[in-house]
Amino acid sequence: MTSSQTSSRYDFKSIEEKWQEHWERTKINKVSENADKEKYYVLEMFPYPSGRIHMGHVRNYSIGDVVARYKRLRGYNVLHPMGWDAFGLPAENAAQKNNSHPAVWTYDNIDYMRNQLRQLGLSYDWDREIATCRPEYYRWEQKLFIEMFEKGLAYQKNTSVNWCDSCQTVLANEQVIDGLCWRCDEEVKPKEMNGWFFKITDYAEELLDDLDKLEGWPEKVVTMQRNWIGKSTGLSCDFAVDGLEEKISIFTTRPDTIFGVTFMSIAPEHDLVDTLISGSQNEQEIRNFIEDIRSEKQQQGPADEPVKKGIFTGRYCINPFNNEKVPVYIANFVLIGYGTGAVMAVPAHDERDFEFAKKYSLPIKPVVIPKGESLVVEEMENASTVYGSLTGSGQFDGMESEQAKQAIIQYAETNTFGSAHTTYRLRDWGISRQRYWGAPIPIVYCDKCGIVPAPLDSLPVELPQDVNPGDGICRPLHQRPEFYETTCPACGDSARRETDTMDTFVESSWYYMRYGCPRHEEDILDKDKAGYWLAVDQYIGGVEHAILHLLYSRFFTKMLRDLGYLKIDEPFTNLLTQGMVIKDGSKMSKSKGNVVDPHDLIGEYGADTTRLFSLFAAPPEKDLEWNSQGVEGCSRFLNRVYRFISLRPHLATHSELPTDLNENSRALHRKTHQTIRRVTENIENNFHFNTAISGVMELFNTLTATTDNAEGEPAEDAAICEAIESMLVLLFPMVPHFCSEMWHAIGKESGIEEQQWPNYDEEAAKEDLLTIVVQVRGKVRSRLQVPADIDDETLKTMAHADENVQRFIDGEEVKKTIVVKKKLVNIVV
Ligand code: ANZ
Ligand code: ZN
Repeated sequence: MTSSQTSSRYDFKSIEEKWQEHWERTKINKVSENADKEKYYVLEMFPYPSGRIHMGHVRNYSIGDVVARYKRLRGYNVLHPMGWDAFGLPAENAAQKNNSHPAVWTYDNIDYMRNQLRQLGLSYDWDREIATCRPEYYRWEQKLFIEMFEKGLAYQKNTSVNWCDSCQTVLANEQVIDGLCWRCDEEVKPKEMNGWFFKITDYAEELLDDLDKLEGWPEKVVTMQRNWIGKSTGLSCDFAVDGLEEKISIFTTRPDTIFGVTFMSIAPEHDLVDTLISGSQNEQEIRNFIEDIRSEKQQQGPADEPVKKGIFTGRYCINPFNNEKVPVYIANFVLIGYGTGAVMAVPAHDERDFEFAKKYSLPIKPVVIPKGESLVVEEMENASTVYGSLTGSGQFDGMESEQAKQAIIQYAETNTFGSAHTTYRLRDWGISRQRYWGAPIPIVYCDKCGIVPAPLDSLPVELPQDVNPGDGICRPLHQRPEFYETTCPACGDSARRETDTMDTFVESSWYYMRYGCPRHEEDILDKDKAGYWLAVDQYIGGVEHAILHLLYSRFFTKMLRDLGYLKIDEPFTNLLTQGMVIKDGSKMSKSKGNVVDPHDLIGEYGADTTRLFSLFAAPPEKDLEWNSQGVEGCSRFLNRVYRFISLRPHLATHSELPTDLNENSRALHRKTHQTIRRVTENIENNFHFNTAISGVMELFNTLTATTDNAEGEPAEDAAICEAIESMLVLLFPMVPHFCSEMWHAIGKESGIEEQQWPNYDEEAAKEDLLTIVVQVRGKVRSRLQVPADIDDETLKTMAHADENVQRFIDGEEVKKTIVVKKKLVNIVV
């Protein structure tokens, strides 16, 4: 960079610092509940305090900040808060690595990142800041847990977890690498443990139904939620086990295929496995097989599709519809957690069963024949999964699938071996984590009294901070007798505290509620204050949270409503899922080594240019491809505006815009109003700030052209002034420091944030009308009045539709239509 270029750059550093200090000193973004003003709550997903902010944060928060500032100019009472999703495993790992304490690491990061957000000029009400690791926050989460426990919405059950014996800890799936512990390389074993669950399944139906209310959500997110909840309706039905007093229950969504059952598949973890195989000739072989499947499962990610395999149990069960005996297999693709953990296998009509039957030479029996087809077993290469009419199905023969389903369910109900049944893919939410850095679960175990909640006045059950930073280990709570040894709140005898902490998704399920009353000391929520602000009008964040975080938040909202804290059904009225920031074709990430640090950008170009680039480079829902020329371009634009305004300080004061404008000033006046319309529509309709910004850039070009051609008339000055003022207000939400400074530079006394968003004048925005001549066979047949900016296609259509023209082309074949810009249309017939 040459020195002349440097000197022509405006001094963003001192300007940005000056305005940041000003905003902080005047607490300009602080809000309180005001019944006379319409509220608007805009929220960006709060960050995990990992150390430094990255470009994804910059993008997310810039989008949110434009919305917040725009809505303020529109006169709303805007809540725009920020906080920290501050519990979680990385803090423990980092502490171990650095011989420090998770709390120290976390709070240091928060301080650093808060400062970075301030440097970006984001308009948060910092007085409402929340860090979820603070006892003032999780204390209320603990109270909520106890209320849930009392309502049966938090309960304990046994589950199988990944256990590392040498680390004495439970591991998350992603911490098990090829069946070994990621830290010590010891073999990981499944272990049955008691864990706490939230009964989200109680709300499955409402969570599904209310998806229809979410008109302000992207369709794809609604679909993902719908699939995650996964409602299926069908038949549950009992198959008796031959020779035993036992029954295997199955769930099927295709009762119409029940006469095509040729075997039964059950999950390796199924309750009946032991009973079925004990005493069988190859019992040991079967047990080995089950062990193999278990360890294979552990090495697979949840998304891996295993090669199908199974083993015959030696037992048969009986299809209650035709009394046929079919063999019972243990199969690796049957999930214990879904339906009943057993599947009636219909290889002719189910893909998985087909593959399995082929592999183990089991019979295939088609019973549902698609319209106009015939199914010959020997020729089938796949299962036939579509509906059709029934055959080989006794009294149901000839029925169509839909009708047959109903009739078959009816028959099962009449004969009491089955009934209509609905299942959900959604499971209850397991929230126990055997970790240190999380919110303690406020429960005490007493030998006499059983499970006793901690008394409300003893909350918070505080996380002990007594670890010695020098010893390099962060012991989980179950290794700290000074934490878990306690007395029973009911009987006073010695008792033991729960040593698990809560999943960090619990904190993020309700933080947006707490922002409404962050310092409330009496209860989980101040109903009036939270009630005033909620629901969140606009929520903005990454699509990676499209399922769990949003679903849990919806669940918490409904639950808190039922507990009497809230009056709303849904937490987020509108949702914007922003795309990723990518560079050289892949997501910016440390592991890829393609990270651009916002810190460097802010240092080199300033916060405003950084913000402008992140808004300009792509519409929010699309991925943003990093490109350094784009940053340069944004910087150049702001510098041009800066120089333009610096040269014309007198422009601030102008007389009213006169009615008779000369050509030059009318063009600018028109462009100003067209730009206001365009920017307003872009923001209101779909937050397409990129096109809004290019609109303002066009306006600036017209502005410079107008001043170049100016003839010194007062009307021109007035139009120029109108353009500059509008331009600054339109840009203010995106580049707030810059516009605040320029607003003063043109001589304004009050702050730009006291302005109203400009209204556009429909009349002024209209293009001038032109008269276009229409010729047919070279003869003038009509004249059209059209806007000067009309495009050729519209003009042709108008010409063809004109009454006078119609008389001459009616019945003729139009060969060609030629448009001569701004002059004429020639129709050749
Ligand atoms: C017989 C059948 C015949 C089936 C057919 C399908 C097609 P959705 O729709 O996703 O709910 N199933 C039931 N429990 C299962 C489990 N624990 N693990 C794996 N698969 C299981 O799926 C329901 C279908 O998935 C059920 O209907 C069952 O297979 C299978 F032509 O029963 B079906
Ligand atoms: Zn007791």
